[in-house]
Amino acid sequence: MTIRVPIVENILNANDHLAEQNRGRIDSAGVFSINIMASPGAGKTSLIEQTLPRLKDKLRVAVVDGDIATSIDADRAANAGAQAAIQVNTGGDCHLDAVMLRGALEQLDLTQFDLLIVENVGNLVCPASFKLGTHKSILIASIPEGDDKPYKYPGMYRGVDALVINKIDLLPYVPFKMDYFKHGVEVLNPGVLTFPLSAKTGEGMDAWVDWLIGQVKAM
Ligand SMILES: Nc1nc2c(ncn2[C@@H]2O[C@H](COP(=O)(O)OP(=O)(O)OP(=O)(O)O)[C@@H](O)[C@H]2O)c(=O)[nH]1
Ligand SMILES: [Mg+2]
Repeated sequence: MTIRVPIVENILNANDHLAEQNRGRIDSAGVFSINIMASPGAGKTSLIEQTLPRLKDKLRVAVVDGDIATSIDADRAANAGAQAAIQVNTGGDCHLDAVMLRGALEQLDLTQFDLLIVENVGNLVCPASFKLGTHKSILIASIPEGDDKPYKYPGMYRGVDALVINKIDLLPYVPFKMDYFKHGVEVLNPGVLTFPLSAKTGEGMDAWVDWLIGQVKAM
């Protein structure tokens, strides 16, 4: 006789439970929080680097950076002006989970911050399955990745609250059919809030930053 044990389901349920606890902790400190997800190199840290100086003297920001091995991204966030930057090394895991975020939150006095930015591990599959307890999930797509990504990675596009389309400065140089891309997104996530921008030139950053500030004020 074969007995099937629903291990994956149990792991995800346990994660959801811990994510709710994280949310309680974040809410009780009155902090607005986002989970930024994207493929490797899409521009997660670059977006954070462009965002932080624009929030200077307006919001107190903590950044939690998930990475498989290094502290490069947390160092970049600290250099860009984050009031706190914590690196979480996943030791090989392709995503952050709620336990890892809890460990990072324990190192922060959340009452000292207005905004918590979590940079997830670069991956277009795994992070979608693991809730962290943050308020909004943000996906960054970038032009050089290609316009077919919503079709190939639907799970990631389906569940997010906002979509950043990064590296628009490369549109003249890279084949990318925006209509085809947006159609794929629309099918999976109708009407999702979208921010086309360049974390290199700064084009489009104002709309993104205004939205973040509005979310914090609404907390
Ligand atoms: N041309 C252009 N390059 C960009 C833009 N944003 C980021 N880059 C470049 O893309 C590369 C990757 O950027 P990162 O910000 O490190 O990407 P990431 O998503 O944080 O990468 P991982 O953390 O390794 O997954 C770097 O060489 C950036 O300079 C952009 O808007 N335009
Ligand atoms: Mg990064």
